[in-house]
Parts: sequence; structure tokens; C-alpha cells
Amino acid sequence: MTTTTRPASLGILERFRTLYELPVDYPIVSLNEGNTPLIPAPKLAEWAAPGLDLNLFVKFEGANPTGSFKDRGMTFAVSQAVKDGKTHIVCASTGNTSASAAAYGARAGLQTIIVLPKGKVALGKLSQAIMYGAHIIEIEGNFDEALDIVREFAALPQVAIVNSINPYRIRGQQSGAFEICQQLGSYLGVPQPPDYHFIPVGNAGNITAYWAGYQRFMEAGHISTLPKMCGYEAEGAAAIVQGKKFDHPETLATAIRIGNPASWEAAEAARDESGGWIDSVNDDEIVAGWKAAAELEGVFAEPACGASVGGLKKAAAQGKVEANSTVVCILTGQGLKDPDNAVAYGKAKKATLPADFKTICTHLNL
Ligand code: AN7
Repeated sequence: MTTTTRPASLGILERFRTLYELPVDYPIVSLNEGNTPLIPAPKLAEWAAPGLDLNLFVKFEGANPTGSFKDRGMTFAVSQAVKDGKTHIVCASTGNTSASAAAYGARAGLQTIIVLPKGKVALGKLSQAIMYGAHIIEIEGNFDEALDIVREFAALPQVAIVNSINPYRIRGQQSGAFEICQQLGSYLGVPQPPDYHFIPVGNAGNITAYWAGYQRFMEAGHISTLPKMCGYEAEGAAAIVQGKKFDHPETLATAIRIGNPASWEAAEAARDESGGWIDSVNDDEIVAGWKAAAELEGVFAEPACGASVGGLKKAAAQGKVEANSTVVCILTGQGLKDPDNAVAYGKAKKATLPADFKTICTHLNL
């Protein structure tokens, strides 16, 4: 391990420079992304899979510099754009990719252009893109239509597309799998993958990247088994599950409101090669998983993350998860990304009362 890694404070390209086979003069654009916490979640395990005694961990990707896993891929895609002499980067986004692209674009001194589905991007994500100084184009259309437009920028040689159709994005996101194996090693003695890897699926880049990452880590000799990849789409945007494009995808988890995933086939390969599955969860199941992580473990993620936790609960109830297994749920983004939904769905214990101690105590049954 020591030959392939560097101190944890560096970004993923420095830390995994040997695995990525980077030349010494590679121009790295980094915000010290990665090294996110892998947090034991025993109460969430009991909530999701009562009686199965799972060894559950959540990988909190909200701890990345722009608050989502996208930074792992963006450091690589933007570094490569600089290496290739590009002056502009462009992406379509449900919000997190655009926040990340805008940040790394700013850091690299590139012009960032982002194309968004109007009215369907969570407030925190939009505020980030505004603050980082990106050109923001809102279209009357959904993410899939925005991505179709972005693909046309391939005709302009000065512009790099930084959606996950850019292979450097997927390569960078493999680092999440490297970290999980190392971090499980610190809990369990030797580096190893989980038995089951639960993950939200939108454009299907991340499930593709994690599967490639686990395989890469095994090829490098650091682990000897591979996990089952268990992906969860939102029911209203479940193209892979239902085997058809969704022209009008809908879910409250706007991050995964995607009807025609770009990495569709690669995600199916990850599912099949790993012996896992891709299923869907409805918005109620998403909200339940999202709130449970916050209320039971103190981990505030964004709504889409409820797909991996809610997915685990659904799979366990279906008898698909073996007792005593080690399980990782990826929590792909930070809760503050979507304050509107947090306030709407999390307000059960909120009260407005007179400024009077006794009244407050009565309300609290104290
Ligand atoms: C929090 O930002 O597609 O299956 O444009 O933001 O790799 O697409 C975001 C996706 C899961 C799904 N969780 O990952 C975008 C975008 C969160 C996300 C996903 C996204 P993919």
C-alpha cells in the first residue's frame, strides 16, 4: 500500500498517482478532494435490515470540497483540459457536476459553461455555480436534453466536455473504491471491498467508476475479492430497471432525475459482472432512507442518497442481502445542497412558541 499512496491531505491524483500512472509533469488541478469519511452506521443497519446484523458503513461524499463525489472526477477532467490547452469547459448537470466544474474551472483559470434544466436544480448547487463565476445557461428541458446540447460542443476544439462521457471523470471517480478498500482495512485488518456496494444511479457514471475502481485495485494486488454492485434508480426515472428511456423523468431527488443514462451499458456490465442488481426505489423510500441517515447517525446527505439507504432496506426485506455481511452505502452529496427539501421533509419537530421558558418546557414534556 505504501508504494501506491501519499499522505491523506493531498488530492486523489497525488495520493493514487502510481495507480493512475501519471507522468511527473502532469498539471494537477486539485482542491484536495477525496479522503472522505467511511462512517460505521450500526443504528442505520438495524433500521434498514433488522436482525441481519450487517456491518454497515456510509461513505460520506458530501465531505468533498464542493460537497459531492463529482470532485473526484472533476480534478482529473479539468487537469486533462489544462494539459490539452483548452480554454473552456462545459457540462450539463442536475446540479452537482456543475458546482464541481465551476469550482475546478475557476481554480484552473478556465471559462466554465453549464447547461441546467430550469427550475430543477437544488438551491445550494445553483448558488455554488453562481459564486464560482460560471456561465449559467438554463434551458426549458430536462437533464437529458441539456446533455444532448453539450455533446454538440465537441465540435469546438477549445472546449472540453466534463460530463462523465469524458473518460477522465470515470477514472477519477475510481478513487472512491480505492479509499473504501483502504478504509475497511483500517476497521477489519486488511484492505478489502465490502460484500455489497449500494449506490444511487442517475447517469450511471458512478456505479461504472466504482466497479472499474474495485477491479483496478484487485489487478494491482491490493484486494482479492470484489463486491456485488447494487444500484438504485428513482422509480420515476428508472430507465435501466425498466429497459426504456424516460422522456419525462420525475423524482424529488433531482440529482438523479435522469431518463436516459449515458453510462447505461457500462452500468449493466457492472451489475452483471459483479453478481449484483439495479433496482428502483420510490420517493417515499428515498425520503425514508435520507431521513434515517440524518436522524439515526447524524449524517446529513442530500435526498438522492436516500436511494442507496432505501435500496438497502428494500433489498434486505426481499431477502437479497446475506446476514453478517459488510455493506457500504454511498452517500453521494451533502445535505446543505438541497435546503428546500430538508426544511419541507424534516420539520416534524419544529415549533414556533412564545419566548417563555415554561411554555417551551411544556412543549418538550420536560
Ligand atoms: C448526489 O450533477 O448527474 O449515476 O449532473 O448528484 O454517476 O449520474 C449528478 C448525479 C447520485 C448519480 N447522487 O450519479 C449531475 C449529476 C448525487 C448526484 C448521482 C448524482 P451518476
